[in-house]
Amino acid sequence: MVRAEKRAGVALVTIDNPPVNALSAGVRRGLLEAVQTAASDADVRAIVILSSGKAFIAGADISEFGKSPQPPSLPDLVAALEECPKPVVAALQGIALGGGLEVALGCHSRIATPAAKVGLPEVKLRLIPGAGGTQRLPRLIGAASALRMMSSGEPIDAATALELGIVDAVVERDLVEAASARALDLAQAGSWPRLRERANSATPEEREAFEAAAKEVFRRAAEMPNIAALIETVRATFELPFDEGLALERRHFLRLVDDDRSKALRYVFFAERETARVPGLPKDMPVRPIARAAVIGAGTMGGGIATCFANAGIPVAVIETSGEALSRGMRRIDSTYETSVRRGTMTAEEKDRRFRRIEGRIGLEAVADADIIVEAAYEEMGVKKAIFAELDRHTRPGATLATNTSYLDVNEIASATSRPEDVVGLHFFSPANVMRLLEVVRAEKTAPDVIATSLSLGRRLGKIPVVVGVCFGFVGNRMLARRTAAAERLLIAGALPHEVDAAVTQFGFRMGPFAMADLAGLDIGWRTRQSLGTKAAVADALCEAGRLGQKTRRGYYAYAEGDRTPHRDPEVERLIGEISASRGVERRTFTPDEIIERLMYPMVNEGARILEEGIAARTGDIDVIWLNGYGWPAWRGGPMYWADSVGLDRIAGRLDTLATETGDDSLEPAPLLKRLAGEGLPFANLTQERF
Ligand code: 3H9
Repeated sequence: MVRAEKRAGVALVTIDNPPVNALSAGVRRGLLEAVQTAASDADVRAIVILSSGKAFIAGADISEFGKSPQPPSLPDLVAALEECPKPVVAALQGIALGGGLEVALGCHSRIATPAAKVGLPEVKLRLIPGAGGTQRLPRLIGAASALRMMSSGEPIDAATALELGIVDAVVERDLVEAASARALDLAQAGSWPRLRERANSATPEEREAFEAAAKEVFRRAAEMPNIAALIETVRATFELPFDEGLALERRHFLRLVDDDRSKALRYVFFAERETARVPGLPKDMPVRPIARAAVIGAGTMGGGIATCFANAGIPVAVIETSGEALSRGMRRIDSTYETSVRRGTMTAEEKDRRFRRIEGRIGLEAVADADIIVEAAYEEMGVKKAIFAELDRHTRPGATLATNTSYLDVNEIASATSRPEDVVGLHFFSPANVMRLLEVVRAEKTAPDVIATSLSLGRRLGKIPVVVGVCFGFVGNRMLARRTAAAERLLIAGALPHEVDAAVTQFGFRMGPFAMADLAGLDIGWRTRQSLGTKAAVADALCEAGRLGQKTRRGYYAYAEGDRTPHRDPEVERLIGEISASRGVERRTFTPDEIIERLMYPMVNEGARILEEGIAARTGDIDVIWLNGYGWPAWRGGPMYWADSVGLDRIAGRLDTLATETGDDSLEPAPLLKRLAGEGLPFANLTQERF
């Protein structure tokens, strides 16, 4: 993991711990030993720490958090580097994050290549830097800049790092030579800077700048417990000696590592990466090249998908049946880009560049030169099959034929072609250019390289692709349907829309189900119910009354002109009361906890069925889908992770009661849930991968 060699009086200590040189116990031990050996070697005058691979060091090994600590600890290692009796220089050729930057800050100088990036991203895991970063970085670049960097968690490039003084030089070539020369210079000079010895200059202006930055950071992230800790710890650089500041940092770090919210985020970090491993799909499966795309349908969804391609640099044809529909669609795309320009998130030149990659076309013949075609037409089997039959005639051999259906049977759609092996579901979420989730629906005959291509394309589009099997609604919408039914049931039983929504936002969602339905438009669900022949008494009654949500300024709530704030509407509450009365239901109140149980437990139950049927390969995939497509709060880790924290026996027990109470068989605990609950095991115990 760590190797050392001597070259002209310099010990070159190389970290080699693929894939990202995380600071696992072996690396920490190896580094410490190599530096100690070099320190006592009379032939060595200076030390350079470098890494092989793309990253310098991606930080502490997150998978070790929460396990029994193995010496040396990272703070001890950094202290040993700083105290080394010979100068130590960090040679940064790639990303130096978290503990990786802290190792570099323990060194006496840092030299970087232009490709290097540095950052302290711990806040993203609801942590703070825990190996001296909060004390050394402010001493190096000032407390205000350091706080801003640590609170954003975003890495900065080498040029900015040089400007700020985090690195001492950026060299175009021969990093090792430059770092060695620097190390020997320091040895020659006989002294080298140790950040721990540097006083944090405390001019009134600097202190004022820090307090202003702290106020701003706190305003933006007051609800995050680690932010208050971060501010307190950085403030300590003005007020406490170095070692006391370090001790304060350590106390906060250890407390935060143990916090359930950080544990959930660490789980999410690995779950999101795990989705790339699809059981049965070799890692080296070749992918089909994608140079051009076509999207069928210039509606909101089609336009959003086309934008994703254009943003990723892939030329795309947007295909419609009429000139009118096409120009409406192109105008919508243009105005989405315009909004970005107006908000200052995109330059006008960049907008033009991207917009030029989108070509509006009439007629399906326009798919002829596309490597991938994404159909985003009307959600009806007849329409989809007709399109796919025609695509079969016009697309070139080897093109991937994708459907953006959100419910329909991809096997049946594929059967309309002579090449079902090329057909896959690519379920984007609205707004497609914003939402990160992409459900990749693997149909019975989908070729493995089409799945590999879809995964690789998804990542190219900046999405998190998750492979799912074919069933009604796939993973996300299938579970959502359970929550929607439960929300409707709650209304009839006695809850009101604002009470349900408040419980859900308090749980951590940005929006409750009813405010969300109003935003999306109630007619979407209405149409689906009509095509399926199902009913939802309250939702149907609202639609029949012309209350279609925000677009009609009336839905579950009332809206003032030009204002999206939902207001309780007595008319809706009366209508719900009448429906309850017509069913002989004696309405009662529900606590927020009861509301959450009734909404979320049926979803978890459906998740268990999805696992049993092999529609999702693992619980983590379900969680990633809910986190990235449906706004599940990340710090709760996803529905299946959350279910484990509640206890599966409790969930199964409550579902049993609810099934009896409502007479709804779908609420009976799924066999898998029942089995795990009976054995006292969590979902996390399910290691068997499916597909
Ligand atoms: C910290 O440092 C705390 C200290 O202050 C104090 C400690 C006392 N650990 O993302 P990718 C794995 S907190 C373990 O797909 P990319 C990852 O799981 C840490 N494993 O690649 C994946 O494995 P697999 C602060 C890690 O090129 C593989 O590497 N640091 C770690 O898109 C490739 O990852 C961070 O928060 C890790 N730290 O992006 C940085 N990092 O192939 C977190 C990665 O088996 N990491 N892996 O699925 C990242 O932001 C990105 O991974 C990175 C590479 C930008 C480095």
